[in-house]
Parts: sequence; C-alpha cells; structure tokens
Amino acid sequence: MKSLRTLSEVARDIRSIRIQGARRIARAALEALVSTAQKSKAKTKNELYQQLLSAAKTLESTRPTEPMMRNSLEDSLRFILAWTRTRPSKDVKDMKSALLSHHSSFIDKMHESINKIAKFGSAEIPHGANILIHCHSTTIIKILQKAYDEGKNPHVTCLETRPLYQGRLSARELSEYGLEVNLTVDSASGSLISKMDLVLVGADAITAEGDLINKIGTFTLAQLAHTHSIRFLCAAEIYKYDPLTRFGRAGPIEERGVSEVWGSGLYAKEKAGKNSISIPKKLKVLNPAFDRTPANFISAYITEEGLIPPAQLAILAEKKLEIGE
Ligand code: RUB
Repeated sequence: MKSLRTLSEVARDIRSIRIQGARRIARAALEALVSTAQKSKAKTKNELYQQLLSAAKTLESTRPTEPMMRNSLEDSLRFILAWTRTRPSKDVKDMKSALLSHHSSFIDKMHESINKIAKFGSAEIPHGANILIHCHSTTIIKILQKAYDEGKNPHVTCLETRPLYQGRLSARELSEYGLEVNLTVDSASGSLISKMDLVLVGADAITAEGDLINKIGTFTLAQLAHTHSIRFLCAAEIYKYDPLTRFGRAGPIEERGVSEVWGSGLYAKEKAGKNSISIPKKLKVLNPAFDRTPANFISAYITEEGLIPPAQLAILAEKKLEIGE
C-alpha cells in the first residue's frame, strides 16, 4: 500500500489550497485520519479514539466551509465508536484494521457516487452545448468528460476564478482530455452568458433551505443565468449537505488571506509608484472564498440519486446521513 499522507501534511495542504475542491479535501482528510491511526502508539482503544477525535477536529478547522469533509470524518468516527462498543474483546490493532477497511469501502462508495453523477449530469447536456463553468470541481470535470466520451461534443468556457485561478486547472484538464475549451476572465461572464446553453457548477455546501455555497462568483453567475433564462445546474454528492444549517446556523464563509488578492498578477512583482507591492495603510482588502446562491436561482442539483429540486435536497440528505428529528 502506498504511504498515506500524515495529519500535518494534509492539514497544511488543505489550508494552503494545495489540496482544493470539496471531494479532494474530504478524501485527504479521511486519509489523514487513517494515517493517524496507523502511526498511533496508543495502548488502549479509548486512547486511540481520543487521538482520532482530536485529528478530526484539527482537520475540520482547516476549512470551515466544507461539510463534506465534516460529514465524512463524522461517518468514520461514528463507525469506529460503534465498532469499539460492539466488540469488547478486540484490541487496538483490530481497531486500526477496522478503520482501514471502513475507509476503503467509503472510498469505493465515493467512486460509485461520482460515476452516477457523471451519468445523470451528462444526460442533461444537449449535443454541442455551450457550457459555462467556474472554479475547479472534480464533479463537473467528470460530467464533462462523460459527455465528451458519449460523443456530445460539449464546448466549455472556463472562468479563470480569481484570486487563485482554479479555472485554469479546469481548462487544462478538460483540454488535455480532448474537449474544446475557452478560458476567460471572470468579468467576461456577463458578455458571454447569452451564448450559453447551460451553467454548471460544483458545491462546497448545501444548506437546509437548498441554498448553495460555492466558490465566490457563483452567485453572480446564477443571477446572470436566471436573467437570461439559462439553466443553472449544480452537481454535488449528497454528503455536501450541511446538517448544521437546519438549526439556523448560517454557514460561515471563509475569509482568506489578503496576499491572495493583492499579491498576485501585476502586484506580485515589486513595482515602484502606484503598483507598489505594499498595501496602502487605510485600504481593507476583502477576500471571501465562497458565496451563497439562494435556492430559487438553482434549476436542480445533480446528485448520485438523480436530479433533485433544491427544496427536496435536505429531506433526501437527512435520510442518507441518518439524521433523526
Ligand atoms: C472549489 C470549489 C468547487 C467545490 C466542488 O473551491 O468551489 O466548486 O469545492 O468541488 P476551492 P468538487 O478551490 O477554494 O477549494 O466537485 O471537486 O467537490
């Protein structure tokens, strides 16, 4: 088995966006949980469980707007707690193996879900459709690759996605796969929207109201699509649902570092005069990583269970996550 990434490596890479996108983040966090168990010198099952709880807490704190990571970690913790309680005769070594095999079946389920989403998503793409996408979502990439494999010949326009340019990653992956791809700046969306048949985005979180939390700029795109009567679809595994939002907690929007905005592009190079690298003393640079798109702007969620209207997403998700009344 290839060596697993450690807790500190994964936490560092999620914080710095080397690991980005909700699914990759969830997957890496689970890997770090398993590697915490593998490396642990705990003598008792309770000691190991406490170490896993603390690792999960560290991981969850790396990106607050990631319920898929939280739901996946909680699933593993719930599993291991139930396993420990029902198998008193087993030891720490057995507990580590149980976590490892739970992890591989969870990853298999993630594969199954993404393949189903790709199939349902591709079915929504008309032949030769012009599609606008934002940021980098492994789910959207998979749908578009599937549509391409099915001979639908989609034409994709990727928005660059300031400040960290994840849209370039999407553009590269799709064009290397063989699709016809354009890349443009975020602010071109208004002038391009009328040529589009579909806007497709991923999800970081879905609230109890069916609202979508995704990369900053998603809300603007949804409004544009709405104004032009263009379908706006979001593809997401049901694990993106944030159960905390049903208690009225508005998901916190992550505010990222100023240097991502000021320290890139022209401003990355030290320049004299007005373009100087230093930020003017009284200037406050804002860098919200995500925004919230109200449910009424979303035509449907493409999930592993098929196309779901935003108003029904929470009911389905609470069943799947086994959340009681
Ligand atoms: C990525 C982003 C993606 C979602 C879904 O933001 O907003 O649309 O995470 O991705 P960032 P996936 O680059 O800041 O993490 O479909 O891969 O889960």
